Amino acid sequence: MERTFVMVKPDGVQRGLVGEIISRFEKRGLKIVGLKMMQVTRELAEAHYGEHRGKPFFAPLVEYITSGPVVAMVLEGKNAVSVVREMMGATDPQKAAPGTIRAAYGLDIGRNVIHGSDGEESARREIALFFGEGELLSYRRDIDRWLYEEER
Ligand code: 3AN
Repeated sequence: MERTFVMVKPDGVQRGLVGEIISRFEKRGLKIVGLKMMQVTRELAEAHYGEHRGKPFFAPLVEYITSGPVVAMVLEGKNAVSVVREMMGATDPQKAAPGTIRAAYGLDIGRNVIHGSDGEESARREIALFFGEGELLSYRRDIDRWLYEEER
């Protein structure tokens, strides 16, 4: 089973979308193994978005992500990274496919509501940045045998 890092960004929190967004992932069958509300510090923001340092949108991006509380989570499931990426839609909500989270709730690339890791390696890196070992739980769900054919 794969794990991925997901964050409801400050705009999502302010607009009251946390419940609806988490609900989409839960209904899909993804398992929440870590969940917390937090304020992202400038240091954490710059580490998280390190690959974008030097780009014109880097400073506003750090401003945005530190502008209010976020809800950070780790989701687990079969191909969780790509499943979440598909559910989020394109980075620019204007280009996101209908039915995706960004298409449903966003209009502006600089206020795109949600973050999700873009690969297994970034998932590992981002989970370690945002969560301590003791904050992630491993547990069984009785419904997993109704979600996965190979579960018994
Ligand atoms: P994604 O969040 O879809 O993985 P990335 O990693 O390319 O997208 O970009 C990280 C964040 O930087 C995006 N979520 C968005 O908020 C912001 N961003 C990316 N590209 C742009 C851009 N061209 N203009 C403004 N903001 C951008």
